[in-house]
Amino acid sequence: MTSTDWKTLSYACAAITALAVTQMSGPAQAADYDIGSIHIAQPWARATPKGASSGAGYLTITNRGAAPDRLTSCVASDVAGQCQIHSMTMEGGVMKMRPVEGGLEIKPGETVTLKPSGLHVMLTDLKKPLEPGKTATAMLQFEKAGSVAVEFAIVALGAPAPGAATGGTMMMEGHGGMMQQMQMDKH
Ligand SMILES: [Cu+2]
Repeated sequence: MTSTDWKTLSYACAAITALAVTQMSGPAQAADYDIGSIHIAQPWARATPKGASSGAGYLTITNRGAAPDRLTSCVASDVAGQCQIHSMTMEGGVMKMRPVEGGLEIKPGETVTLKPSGLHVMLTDLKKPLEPGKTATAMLQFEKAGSVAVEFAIVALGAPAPGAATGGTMMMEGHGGMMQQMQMDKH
């Protein structure tokens, strides 16, 4: 290999790296939030077709504190008239969703993931469709940690959930962090 070849190769690498960074910081990348002991990661929502009256938001909630907390309610935003915390269960072969009674408990050290076919933030009475690349805001209210306005990054209909491809790695990182936290608490 000549020195020219090496140069070409390194340029190519630099281009690939730049591309990866651009994709990672794209519009679908949502912000994380910290309120009290509660950490909220990757809020996202799926785009809705024209005329749809409701949509759903998803996110991951971790309780980094020593006491249990509850996601008691949510308040609708710029795009929706109402907001509720819903669970989804299979009943007699039919998926049914209903408001979570008494709020969603997040135990100390626990991570609760709201995801498709499971727990979700239900946005109803949509004022306009949820559009890919835009955001929808909802105010989440925790019993102890208080309220936080969360922006859900809207991804296209049929697009995979953000972080789905790296979900395994992310979960392992979360577990490692939690174990460190638990060890620290012992001291
Ligand atoms: Cu729902």
